[in-house]
Amino acid sequence: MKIMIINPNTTASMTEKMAQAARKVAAPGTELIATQPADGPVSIESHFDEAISAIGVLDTIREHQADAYVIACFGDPGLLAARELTAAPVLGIAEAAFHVASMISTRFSVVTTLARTGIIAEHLLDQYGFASHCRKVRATDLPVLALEEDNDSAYEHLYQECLLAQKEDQIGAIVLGCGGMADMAERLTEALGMPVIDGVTAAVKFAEALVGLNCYTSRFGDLAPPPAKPFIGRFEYLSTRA
Ligand code: 5HY
Repeated sequence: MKIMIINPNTTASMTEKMAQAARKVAAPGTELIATQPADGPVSIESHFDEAISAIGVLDTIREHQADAYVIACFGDPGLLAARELTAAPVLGIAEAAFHVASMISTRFSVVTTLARTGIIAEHLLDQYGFASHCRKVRATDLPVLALEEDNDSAYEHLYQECLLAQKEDQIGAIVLGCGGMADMAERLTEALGMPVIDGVTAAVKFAEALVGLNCYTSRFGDLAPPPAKPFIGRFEYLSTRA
């Protein structure tokens, strides 16, 4: 099966780091393609960044056929719109990580980048029904690209915040709040002796499971393909006919 990992920001080094983590867990026979849009924000740290990045995600899905797709940004930008566009399973890394955490612990915390994106994570916890499982969303106040620029110092920041979560939050697991942290989950799990979950690898394994189960996104209800219509101006290329 072919799984496409889409990094919604345009930073290729972060895409490659996520692909490396995914290759470690992918089943034999799973072909992984990792990509990022040519247009969009270099990092996603606001509602605005998310809104613009979602267009890149949707264009990528329209242009590339795969058996499943992973949206590798912790805000899951464009997830439901993407599920309208294709019956192939589309996994958001936040949703996937929350599911894993809730299956291996009764309470978890999220450790993310900026405080302002922590609020986006809280919105998703509510939307997906995991708010009661999550003790706390913690911010390291690391900008997303700090994970690319100074990985060791970023790791130390993350480790210290995870340590505080372990000491103070009465939790059984930690969810990492950024796709750019995919390379740190194994090391943090070892250092803390507690499960630290990365959404990219979680989403890849869920994608394999759904395709293996022959489970595809329902074409009924609100995830049915969007009604055909003309689009005007710079979005004319999205026009569809009935
Ligand atoms: C992410 N931003 O996973 C989110 C993390 C965040 O560019 N990739 C990004 O801070 O919300």
